[in-house]
Amino acid sequence: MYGNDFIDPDEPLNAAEFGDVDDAVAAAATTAAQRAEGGSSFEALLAADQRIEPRDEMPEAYRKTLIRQIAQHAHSEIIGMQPEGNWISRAPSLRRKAILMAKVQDEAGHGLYLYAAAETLGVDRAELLDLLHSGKQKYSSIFNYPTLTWADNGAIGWLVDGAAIMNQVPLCRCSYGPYARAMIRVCKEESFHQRQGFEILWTLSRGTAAQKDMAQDAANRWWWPALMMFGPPDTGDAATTGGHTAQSMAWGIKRFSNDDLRQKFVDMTVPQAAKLGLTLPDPDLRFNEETGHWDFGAIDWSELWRVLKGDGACNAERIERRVGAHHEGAWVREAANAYAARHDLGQQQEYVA
Ligand code: FAQ
Repeated sequence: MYGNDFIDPDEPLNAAEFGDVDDAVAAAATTAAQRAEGGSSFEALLAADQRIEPRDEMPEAYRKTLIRQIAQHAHSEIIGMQPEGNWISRAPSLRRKAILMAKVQDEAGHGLYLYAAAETLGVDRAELLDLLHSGKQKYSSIFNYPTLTWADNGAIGWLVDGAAIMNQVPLCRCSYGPYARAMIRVCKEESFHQRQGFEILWTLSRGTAAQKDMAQDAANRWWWPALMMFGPPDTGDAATTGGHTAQSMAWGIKRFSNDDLRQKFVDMTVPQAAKLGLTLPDPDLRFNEETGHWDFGAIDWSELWRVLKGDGACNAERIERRVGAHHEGAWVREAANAYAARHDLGQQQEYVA
């Protein structure tokens, strides 16, 4: 299998491979069976660590938080198709092109699962897309960085998908059922994406000096933005005011803080960089024997806030392309709606007959 030939295939390479996703599936099945026993008020379900389902009563603020997070996540998946899509026509071989096309298609699929999950909360996906296109809803900061060389596709798979899985495996146990279930499949697919990125860099870092430099340059440019993907600091004295973590953890939407997930990601990724023979661009990275974790240098948070305000290298280009694709696809939506309406009418006539 592609991507399993560079290290021990039994060794986990990303967060989805530790069995946590399988545990989430098993736990969901058990708690669903217990649901009838503990009562089904919102508080009772949360207290029993059960899933909240679309027809359950839920506080308006819980519903709004989920719509915000799931929509932002869905938007990230479809905007996230652009940086790698940029390389489909320039992939260095047919094999690389086929893999990259499949990967970019997977991201579109993730967007669809997530828009469908958001719709169970009573919003329409057309409304969510309008909010994305008008800049009223966000997508992940990471997709405002450019893909300058082929190695960037490797760095996206290894670091961006790697960070995405670290954040998303706990979401398989999110308190909202439709989101948690969507995440199970997403994480399995992201696991493959992370391996393909690692394998691109593995190949380049064993190639010519120019290829190795290309891999190193990509790692240098993607490392810090990948750490920012987890969101602003939300623990200790550095915690950003006005963040959502405390409330989202109380509601079982988030299971870990941004800072905890960022640390787990650093701990997992530093040894992988060593295997690749790449240096991570942080002179302060060192293993702390006391804590058992890798200490890392200060993150420049002003960069995240600047990118979120629209001043990243590619913000304008990403939205312009997305809005353009939406307009160009209008005829497909119209045709699909016309077909569905005719199909519904046909069915109604059948029932009447
Ligand atoms: N970018 O209090 P928190 C992927 C905002 S999928 C933009 O920590 P929260 C797959 C945040 O919205 C990547 N905005 O907020 C792929 C809030 O602003 P608001 C996307 C960010 O929601 C790979 C404010 O800062 N993944 O990569 C970011 O509790 C390759 C305060 O932050 C998800 O969306 C950011 N990085 O936690 C596709 C996962 N960080 O709304 C293609 C689900 C923070 O108050 C190719 N989402 N903000 O105005 C989550 O887990 C959470 O929403 C967090 C943020 C952790 C992202």
